[in-house]
Order: sequence, then C-alpha cells, then structure tokens
Amino acid sequence: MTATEHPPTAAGAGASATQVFRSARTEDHATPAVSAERTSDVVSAVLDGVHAAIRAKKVTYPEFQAAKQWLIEVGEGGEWPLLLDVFVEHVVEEVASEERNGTKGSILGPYYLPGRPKLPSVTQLPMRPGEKGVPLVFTGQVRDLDGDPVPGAELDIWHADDEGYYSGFAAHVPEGNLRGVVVCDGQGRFEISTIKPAPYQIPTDGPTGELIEAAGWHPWRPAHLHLIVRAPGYRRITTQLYFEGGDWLDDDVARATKPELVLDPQPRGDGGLLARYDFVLERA
Ligand code: MBD
Ligand code: FE
Repeated sequence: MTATEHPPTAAGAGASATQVFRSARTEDHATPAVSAERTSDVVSAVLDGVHAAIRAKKVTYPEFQAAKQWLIEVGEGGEWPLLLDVFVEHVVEEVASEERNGTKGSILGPYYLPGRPKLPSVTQLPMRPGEKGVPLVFTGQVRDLDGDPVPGAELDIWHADDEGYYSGFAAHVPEGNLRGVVVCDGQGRFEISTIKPAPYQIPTDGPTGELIEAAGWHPWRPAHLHLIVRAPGYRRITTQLYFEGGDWLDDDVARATKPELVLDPQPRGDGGLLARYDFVLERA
C-alpha cells in the first residue's frame, strides 16, 4: 500500500470531475437522444430494482431518510462521476463490449482530460523533474484483426503518479502531468517512458468514501494505466492496463479488471521496468 504524503481528499477531486464531465464529454460518452419508450422501459426497471431491495431488506424510514441525505451530499460533493464510475460503469462497459472484438475494453473512469498535447511515437510522458516512482517503458504495436499494423494510431494515455494522484484532480500535481496523446509510427508502434503508477484510493473523506467505510468495504483500485486507442477508420477502444502481482488486482473496488488487461513488466537491469502490450482495433 502507498504511504501518501497528501492524503486523498474528496474536495477538489470530486468537484472537478463533475466540471470536466459537464464540459468535455467524449464521443463514446455523449448524451444520446432517448425516446419516451426507452426512458420508461429502463427507468421502470431501475425503480423495480430499488423497490425490490426495499421490500426484500425491509428498509425503514430512518434508513430511507439517511439515503436521501447521503444522495444530497453526493451531488454537493461533486461525486456523482466518481460514484457512478466506481460502482456502475463496469456493467455498462460489460454490455457495450458484448458486440466488440479486438483488445478488451474497460471503464473510462472520472479522470480523463481530452485535448492533451500530441507526442511522438518514442516519447516520455510530461512529468516533474525527478518524478517519483519506478521508471517504466511501455512499448508495443497497434494492429487490426488480421494482424496488420494500423498506421496513424493514437494512444491517449493518462495515469496516476507514484502516490495515486491524477493531474487535474489533485492541487499539488502540475497540469498535464503523466498525460499525453502518443502518435504511433507508420507501423503502429510506440515506446512510452513513464513511471509505474501506484494503486488508487478513493478519497475517504467524501460521501463515496463514507459509504465504503460504513459498509466495511475497501477504497482501492489496483495500479493502472488508462488508454483510449484510436485510428482513422477504426473503432476506438477505451481500456485500462494493470500490473501482474499488484495489490487489489483481484479485488478492484470498481470491478474493472480483466485477465487480458494485465501487463507483466520485466526488469530492464537499470532499476526500471519494460512492459509490452499490443492493441488490436476493429474496423469502424
Ligand atoms: C480511478 O482512477 C478510476 O480509474 C476509476 C474508474 C474510478 C475512480 C478512480
Ligand atoms: Fe484511474
């Protein structure tokens, strides 16, 4: 587990995730036009589930009022993106991935920031001088379902630092830290120098953290790299890569790990790690 100099605080992180969600939804996560029929169908099913839980668990008035109070705090704390991405998004992704081939997807999460600078195929992610953490070289190739290289592929990559903080969502981390859009070479290849991220702890002082604590759950996600891989003429894939043997790999609070998405970095001999992963895109 990480010894954090800056304990995770909900203030800031949650509020900025809400702001980012409002201002910068990505194509895949835009608000669709939904018919009355579909709205009624889905919302009725959700309400049926809530009603069934109340009956099965004999939920009391004090519990109902406590839930109301807590939901108000989720909104006030700006934690709807965090809460929904941690507890719900993995099932949306599971359903979406039923009709997909190629590299497995995973959840986007609340901390994507679009519009990061483009970087060449062999590159280092923007980082502070002396950025803490084990140096990691992440290399591989983007190919299509036939195994042919995909030219012009881009890897939009973002990850937490060695203490589990994301730039843009933690005041002490400089803007753009450990984020970038890597433009692969003509053969779809890339080689990215970065550091190995730490596991991520959901802020314990906000409503999501309070729920986790109250329920006796744990607030951890395994260490991960976030990626959106895209290329003209191909369907983009939003995914995450994890680290073999890492803490919480088999017990992710967000249930977003898949066995196909685990890196097995090897020592490079200079104290750093080398991880290889090839992505497979399907045609649009
Ligand atoms: C994260 O870093 C994350 O990836 C998800 C899905 C939820 C909360 C924090
Ligand atoms: Fe994350």
